[in-house]
Amino acid sequence: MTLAVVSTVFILSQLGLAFAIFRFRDRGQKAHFTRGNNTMEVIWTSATIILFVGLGLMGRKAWAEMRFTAAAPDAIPVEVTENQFVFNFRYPGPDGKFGRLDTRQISASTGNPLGIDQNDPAGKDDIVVPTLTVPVNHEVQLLIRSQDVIHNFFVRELRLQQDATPGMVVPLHFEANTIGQYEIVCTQLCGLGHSRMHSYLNVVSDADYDAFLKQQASGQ
Ligand SMILES: [Cu+2]
Repeated sequence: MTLAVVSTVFILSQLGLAFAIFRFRDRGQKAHFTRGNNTMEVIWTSATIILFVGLGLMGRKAWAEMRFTAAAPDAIPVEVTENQFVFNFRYPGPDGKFGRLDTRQISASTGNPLGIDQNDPAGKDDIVVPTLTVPVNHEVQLLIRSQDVIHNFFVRELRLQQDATPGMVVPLHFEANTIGQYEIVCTQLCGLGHSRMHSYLNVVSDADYDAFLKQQASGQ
């Protein structure tokens, strides 16, 4: 809607400009001095205020619908952990439970970048992968975290953008309705490798999603 309103205003104002250039072009007549028109100033200033405040208020409703409504109970939970300069995605595995995290056990070099507690049985089947795979037309509940500085989770095509803040788990739910691969990027200037910090979102069919889970489960 914002695009439609702004495009209309843009086209009308450009046509107005073209009209003025054509209508008042130099035909050798004497220039006419004006100090402006207060009525016109009041009209277009108020119109602009109403337009922008109106769009802001309507946007607030759309924002609230997305941010303040809980995810569906059957939404697929995926934990997103960001650190300089990678994304890690964790699925709870066949038991449906995420294992406990222990910061002292974080060790990317030995294959435990998230610090999943080795003593927690719920963590044994957790799946950790560098790209996000989700089934099409199914709600997904992301739990977004950061291990170091402020990062961001941004998927342009889905209009999804959320900061990852250290010390917080930020929920964000979405449903993708088109199969395909989309880029996930970090849009917070998070350090020297920021420009390389990206991953992919694969939206796949239900069958392909099941195959992905099976393949990952067998590899854990
Ligand atoms: Cu980042």
